[in-house]
Amino acid sequence: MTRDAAHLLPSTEPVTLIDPDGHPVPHVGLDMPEPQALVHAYAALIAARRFNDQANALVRQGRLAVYPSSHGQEACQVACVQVLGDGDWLFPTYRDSAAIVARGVDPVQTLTLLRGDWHSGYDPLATRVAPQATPLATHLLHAVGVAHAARLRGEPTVVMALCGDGATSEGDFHEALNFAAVFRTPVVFFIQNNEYAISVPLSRQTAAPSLAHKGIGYGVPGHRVDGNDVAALLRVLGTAVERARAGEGPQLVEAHTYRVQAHTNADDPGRYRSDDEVTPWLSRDPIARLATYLHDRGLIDEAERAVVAARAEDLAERMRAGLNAETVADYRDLFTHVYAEPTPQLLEQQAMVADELSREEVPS
Ligand SMILES: Cc1ncc(C[n+]2csc(CCOP(=O)(O)OP(=O)(O)O)c2C)c(N)n1
Repeated sequence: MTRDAAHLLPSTEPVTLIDPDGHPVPHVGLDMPEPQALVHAYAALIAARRFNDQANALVRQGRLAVYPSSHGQEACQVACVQVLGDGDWLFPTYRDSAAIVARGVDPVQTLTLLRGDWHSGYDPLATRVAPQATPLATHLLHAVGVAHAARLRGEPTVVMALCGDGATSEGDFHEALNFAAVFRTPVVFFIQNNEYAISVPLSRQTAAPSLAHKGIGYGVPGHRVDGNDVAALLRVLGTAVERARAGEGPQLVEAHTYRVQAHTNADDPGRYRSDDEVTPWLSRDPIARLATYLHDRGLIDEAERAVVAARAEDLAERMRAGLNAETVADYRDLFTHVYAEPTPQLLEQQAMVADELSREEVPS
């Protein structure tokens, strides 16, 4: 049996609706999102950038163990949440904290994992946000499972499953796509292709024409979008969600973006890429182009911008207050809920931590 594959192929170029200078780009079949949606996205982008900046500062102050920043990728973070309904699910990775906050989760609860205090600081069932996955692509299978279960129950749930370019080389990515396609599960696989998996550039990651092309082998339609253009993202991701909800099966969306900052604070990007490569991306900033577009059309004025900025400052203040407060964490809790019965390895690790803590200097 062979099937016609043409409808699965992504566009040759990523879809753009607002160019880097803030000018609209007509696109056959995709309208500009409503002004209200763009103004909403603007506020969310400003909040996401402020969140990234504050989280970076908290790492430098020793208040956060690590922070994988999504600076430069905020349009992806905001749009993938804005296209979801309350009953839908988000499956994020370690780099997607700003998306979780855009979903309405408390910023301090969002950072609990990265502070090292707990597996997830928020309630996944109440928020419909899965715990952030640090192992690459494992959560894509969980996302497919949740979507499959919802479909069996007759619920109209769509699952948005996020991953990076590097994660597409993992076996779990391929298993997730295959199962989702065969069982027509309502999942949108959203790849934020930021060009690097730590130090590995995309050219060493895949020989495919694009990551969106990877869907074709499984029967999953692929879509390519400018990852720094929130308007295009809202439309492309929005359409993907609609199709998945309408029973058309899983969709694969690849956003072309760039990781402007280091992988995490433990990384030195100067060892594998040059400033000459980074600089052009700064002029493709997702916030600047939307701000220009909105300003040119009189859709947002100075007073509204000031309100948005003040709200973002509020968010940063809440982050500082929450993360500067000392928590009382019992290290044993980290081991308790991993398995119903702890494995010998876990017990060994727990004993190691206990030993280390017992030898810590106590201030006199
Ligand atoms: C299964 C697995 N293998 C290796 C790692 C180590 N690791 C952490 S982040 C990373 C790179 C991931 O790159 P990408 O998927 O492109 O996401 P990005 O960090 O760029 O958002 C690797 C290899 C891991 N977390 N999980």
